[in-house]
Amino acid sequence: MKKAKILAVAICLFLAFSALGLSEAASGKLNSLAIVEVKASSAENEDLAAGKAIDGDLGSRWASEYGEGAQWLMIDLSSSREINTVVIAWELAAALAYKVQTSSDGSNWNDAVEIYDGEAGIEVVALSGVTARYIRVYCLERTSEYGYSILEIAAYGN
Ligand SMILES: [Ca+2]
Repeated sequence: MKKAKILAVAICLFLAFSALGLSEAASGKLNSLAIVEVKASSAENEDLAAGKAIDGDLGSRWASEYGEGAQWLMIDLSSSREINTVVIAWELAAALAYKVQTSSDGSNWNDAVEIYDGEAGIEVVALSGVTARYIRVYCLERTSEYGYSILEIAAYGN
């Protein structure tokens, strides 16, 4: 992929992400929830590690390894919080099919939302007031021949 195209996509995502965060914050509807840890099932290399999905930089990203099979990215909010929205900024190597799951213990997972038409760009996933400590993006089917890649993930509560 050409660098110019990647840059253009990154700028668009940055603007969309910023606009979303600012408008929602200004209206007082949503609070960004602090993420204390992030883990993933795999990483393509150390420059594409899980931490790159929560560094506040839309120029960096997590990418899973290539190949078949499910991959996941999990965030830890440190304690149980009410979660209303999860925002995922997908890179071009996105998930066509994935679940947003929640958990109170990091072991037992509930499927909050299932998405089967995923694509690159900002996905705003509405949850109906789920209370959980952990959120996992469980990726089932790829949009590309590459891995799964997320630029940034954020969770919001009331
Ligand atoms: Ca990033």
